[in-house]
Amino acid sequence: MSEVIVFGYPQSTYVRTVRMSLEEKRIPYALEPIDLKAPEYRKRHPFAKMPAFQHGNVKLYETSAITRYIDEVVDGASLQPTDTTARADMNRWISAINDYLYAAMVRRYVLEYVFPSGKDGAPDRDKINAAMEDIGYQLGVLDGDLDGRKYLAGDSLSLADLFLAPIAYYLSNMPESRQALENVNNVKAWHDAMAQRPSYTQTVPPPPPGA
Ligand SMILES: N[C@@H](CCC(=O)N[C@@H](CS)C(=O)NCC(=O)O)C(=O)O
Repeated sequence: MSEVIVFGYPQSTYVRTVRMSLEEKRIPYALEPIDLKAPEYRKRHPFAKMPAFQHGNVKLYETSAITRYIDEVVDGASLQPTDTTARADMNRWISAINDYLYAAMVRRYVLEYVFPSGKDGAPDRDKINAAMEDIGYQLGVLDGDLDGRKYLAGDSLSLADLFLAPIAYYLSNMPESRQALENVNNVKAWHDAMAQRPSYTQTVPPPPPGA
């Protein structure tokens, strides 16, 4: 197999989703740091985000496209259900994670600790509280969906779980969200199970500030 390279930083949840997909499919890869602002990087990712990806002559960006490519380029247990309803559930959650959960959980909550915008360089409590209100609601929706099922798309691991696990990792390490996870038993059990997988343990990022 040609060399596989993931471009980005291990702290990025989307970079970790790609790395977890590669680990699940047992594809060796290199992780290469980038300068997001460098004009040169726009040749890999014209919208200047991470990750970008290369496999031989194939160059990709956008985590959804990269992970589906990874799943389909080698044989082995598929990360996309063949059952139509389960596949729709996977796609529903990937879309919801990208459009709603990432915004509240990462952009408005985790990143407020990483790049604090409050007085004296502290996290802005109003922003944290507002984000936590939405996160509490979103965790409740996840908890309902995980009632009686092992993974987001049913009984088998799918790409949807690999989109959520890196975000849940941060929630399990930050003060308010760690507490909120204690209130959603199904999400907690799902995250505890995900945390046992080699794809998770092999890709743990350096600890976030505020942990
Ligand atoms: N739609 C992109 C989103 C990627 C994304 O938002 N990556 C974040 C890191 S998790 C990033 O590059 N942030 C840097 C920035 O926005 O400047 C994907 O699915 O790959």
